[in-house]
Amino acid sequence: MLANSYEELQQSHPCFGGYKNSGRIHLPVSPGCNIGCRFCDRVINTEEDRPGVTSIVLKPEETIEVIREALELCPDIKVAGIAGPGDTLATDYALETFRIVKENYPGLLKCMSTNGLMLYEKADEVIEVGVDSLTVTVNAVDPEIEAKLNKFIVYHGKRYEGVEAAKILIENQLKGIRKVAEAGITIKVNTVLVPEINGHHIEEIAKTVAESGAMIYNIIPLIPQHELKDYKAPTCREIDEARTKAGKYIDIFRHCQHCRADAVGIPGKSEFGGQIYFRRVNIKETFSHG
Ligand code: CLF
Ligand code: SF4
Repeated sequence: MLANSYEELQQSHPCFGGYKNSGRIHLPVSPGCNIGCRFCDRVINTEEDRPGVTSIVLKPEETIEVIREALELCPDIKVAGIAGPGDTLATDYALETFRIVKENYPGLLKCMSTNGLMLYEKADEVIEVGVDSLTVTVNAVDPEIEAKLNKFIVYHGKRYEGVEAAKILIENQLKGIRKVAEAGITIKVNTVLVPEINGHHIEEIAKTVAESGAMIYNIIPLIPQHELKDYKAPTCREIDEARTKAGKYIDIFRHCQHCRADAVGIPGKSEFGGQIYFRRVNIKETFSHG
C-alpha cells in the first residue's frame, strides 16, 4: 500500500499541517540511542513536558492495548508515532511495533522520528513496514558545526567522535532522506536551533534537506541542558528569523508542541498521556536501557 501523500497528511496529521483536529499517540518503545547530542537529557519521569521524556518504556506487544484505550478516550487520534525516548532505529523495537500497528490498526498513520544515523541502511524496512511520515532531526549539514552539537556516534559497534562522527551522521541522514523520499514517504526535518552554534546555518540546512527530498521543516528551540546548559535558548525573534530564512526553500511547520515521548491527544489541545501511561508506572518499575 502506498504511503499517504503530503497533501493527504496536511489534512490528517497534526505535525504535517492537519493540526487543528487530529491527534497522535506516542508509543515509547525505543529506549536506546546511538548518538550523543550535547543537549540531550533523556529521563523517565511524569513531570517534564519536552522530547526525550517518558514515564515508561513499553514492549512492542503492549502497544495494542495502549492504543485501544487511547482511541476510546480520544477518537481524534489519527497517528501512531514513535519518537523515543531514544532513537527509533538504534534498536528494532520501533519497526516491530509498526508491524503490530499495521496489523491491528490499519487505519492509523504510522509516524517515525529518527536521528537518521541508521536511516539509509534501514530504509528498506522503513518502507516495507509502511511508515507514512518520517521525521529526521538534522541539526547541521556542515560537520564542523555538527561536531559542536553532537559528541559521538556508535556505528556498527565502533565509537566515533567529533568531526569524523559528524561526517558519517550527515552523510547517512542525507542519503537516507533521499532514499525514503524516493519511495514516496513524506519527510519532515527537525532542527534544534542553538543560535550561537547553528543560528547562521539554518538556511543551508533547509536548502540541503529540501534538495534531498524533505517536504516540511520544523525549528525546535534549544532547551539549555546537559553540555549546552550555558547556551542561550533562541528568542521568539530568532526563531521567526530562522523560519523566514528556511521558508525560502521548504514549507515550515509552526505548531510544534515539543512533545514528550509518551504524549497522547491533539498536540496543544488535549493530553491523555497521564491517563494512559502514568497509572502504569507504578506497576512496571523496571526500565532496561537497551
Ligand atoms: Fe509524534 Fe513527531 Fe510524529 Fe508528530 S510529534 S513522532 S511528527 S506524531 Fe509533532 Fe510533537 Fe512537534 Fe514532534 S508536535 S514534537 S513535531
Ligand atoms: Fe537524545 Fe535524540 Fe540525540 Fe539520541 S538522537 S542523543 S535521544 S536527542
